[in-house]
Formats: sequence, structure tokens, C-alpha cells
Amino acid sequence: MKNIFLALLMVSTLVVFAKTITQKILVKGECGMCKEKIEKALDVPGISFAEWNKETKMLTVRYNDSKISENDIHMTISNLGYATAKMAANTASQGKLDSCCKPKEAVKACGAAKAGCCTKKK
Ligand SMILES: [Cu+2]
Repeated sequence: MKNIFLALLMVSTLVVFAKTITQKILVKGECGMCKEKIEKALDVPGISFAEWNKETKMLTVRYNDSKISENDIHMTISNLGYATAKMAANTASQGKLDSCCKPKEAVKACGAAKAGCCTKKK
């Protein structure tokens, strides 16, 4: 009887540890294409929901932490070419992004002297 109780206790402990987590993560994307890419990349086993909001730049992700870790999620996004609140973007992947998807900070850095994208400033 005592063994059954112990077994039950262990099973319930496992269930508690393998929990579904819903989290909001800042992902520095820019447009609707970014949204598609980010959400598609997170369509993997262990993640049951992923939605990125273009206006707030917040990704809402629901995942099973026994299958995927928060770090894996940051890594996936970084490898895609986007920075998160916790991880810098993979530079090689970021370089391959379409110009509309690259961080706007990089555009600002070209300075007021140059024409083109920089003259669009409000
Ligand atoms: Cu984009």
C-alpha cells in the first residue's frame, strides 16, 4: 500500500514538473513577413501556440517545458535573424533578412547626411 502511494506521488510530481508555460517574449521583428517567419519557425513539437504582435513586438508562446526550454525558443528566434529581449540575433541570419525585416535601428545609424531611407524620418 505504501509503495502504491509512493508511485502515485512520483507520477503526480512528474506531471507538475512537465508543465505548460505561457510566456510573452519581446522579439525585434518589423513587419508582417517577420510575423509569418517567426510563427512558422515556432511551429515545432513542444510548442502549442505562438503569435507575434507587430505593434507591440511581443510574442506570446505556449510550450511544454519538458519538450522545449525557454532558451531553445530564444535560440530558434536568434537563428532566424531576430533579436529577443534575452538574446542577440544571429548576425549571418540577420544579414540575409529582407530589408524591411532588418532592425530599423540599423537604418537610423546611417546618419542624416545620406539620402534615401534616412530622409523618411518623421
Ligand atoms: Cu519583416
